[in-house]
Amino acid sequence: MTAALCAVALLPGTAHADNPIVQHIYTADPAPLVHNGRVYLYTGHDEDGSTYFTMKDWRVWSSADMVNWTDHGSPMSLATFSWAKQDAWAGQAVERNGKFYWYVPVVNRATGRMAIGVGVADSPTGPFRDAIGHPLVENGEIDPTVFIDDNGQAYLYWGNPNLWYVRLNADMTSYSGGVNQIPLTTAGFGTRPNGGSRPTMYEEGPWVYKRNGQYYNVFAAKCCSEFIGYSTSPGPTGPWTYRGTVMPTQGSSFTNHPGIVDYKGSSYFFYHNGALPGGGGYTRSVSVEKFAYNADGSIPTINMTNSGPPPADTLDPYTRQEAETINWESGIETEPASEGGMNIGWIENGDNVKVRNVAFGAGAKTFTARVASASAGGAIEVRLGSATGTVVGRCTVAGTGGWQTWTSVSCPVTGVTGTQDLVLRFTGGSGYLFNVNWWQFAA
Ligand SMILES: [Ca+2]
Ligand SMILES: [Ca+2]
Repeated sequence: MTAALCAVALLPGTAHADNPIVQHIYTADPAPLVHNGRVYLYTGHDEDGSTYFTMKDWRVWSSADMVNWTDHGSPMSLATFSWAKQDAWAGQAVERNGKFYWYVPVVNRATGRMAIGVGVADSPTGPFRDAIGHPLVENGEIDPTVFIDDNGQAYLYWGNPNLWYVRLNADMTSYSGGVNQIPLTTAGFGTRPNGGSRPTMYEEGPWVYKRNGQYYNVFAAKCCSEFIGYSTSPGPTGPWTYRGTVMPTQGSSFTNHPGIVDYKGSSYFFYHNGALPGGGGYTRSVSVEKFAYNADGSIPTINMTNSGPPPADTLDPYTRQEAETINWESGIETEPASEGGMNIGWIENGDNVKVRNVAFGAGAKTFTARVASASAGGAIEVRLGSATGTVVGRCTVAGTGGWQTWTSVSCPVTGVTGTQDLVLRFTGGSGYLFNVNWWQFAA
């Protein structure tokens, strides 16, 4: 417990404020990936109190409904790459043949320049290892995006201030055809007012994908502050045509970074801003909005919101749910659990966790939680709707002799039917009360 992360300051429990996605740490540079019915979200991590892009590790989150997000911790960091010195900046992960490849920019210690490394894992949540033991490409530029075309040809694009690509081989860890440059023409990427040495809108953070036969490059535009613009092309390497604004300059971060996926029949746009308390250009947070393409394939203008998308699905309380699956929290942090995965901790009196759109159906009778406590413990109040909602059950948690000494506690619940938001509110004396690994209801 002494190694506690500094808590991000708490937000007031405003109704249905689902953005930012994560409240217990700062996150940046979202890269979503849909795999096997879940959306995995790869992000950077701004350290608390940063006054520069001080970033040491990457984080993975996942969701089945776009409103409740599971914390998978940090399966890749600067330490993953023995040759990396600093700057765990914006990357993207992709799946191929059952392996997950995560392309990231870091400073190469040997040259002092930004280079792009690639991590590989057998699971979308890692752990990731250095796939090749050296940079995949290095030219001092950043922000890789990866895309596999329908014919199996993979491309890695990156760059600030220029825009580059390589044709990745099927192994995803080597390339053929050299390092190629995409010409930044004003027809392709817009005209920057007073652009000087950067005459087009293109700044950084490309996100390249294909939809209905058309190729999209969505990118951070202008500087500073950035907005999100996009270009389209009939092929993966151009010619590109500038198509205008996706997200205007908004939010209290001078950078932004796009990520787009389709999931469960809808389209989603991920970005970052400075919306958390203490947030700003170096303490950013990832958010998401639902959108619909126009009939001609163009992207509508998308604005930042606090409310975020509606749930894309319900959450099943009758299967094990991780305590670190969170819609909104107040006061908790997370850490790796000795039983695997993560647990929530640093729980003090009044801290709480909300999950949205929980499908209780005909009724729950019992609540069970997996808990550990090196102190005297406390209690879990099971509430509906909000942290001040109706208490439908209360589980006492006794000390277990250690913060990773786990036991299960159960208690009856009454009046828990239908589909509702659920809040677990933690109560007790002073100091840290207990940790929670997972919970589950029984009908
Ligand atoms: Ca706390
Ligand atoms: Ca857990």
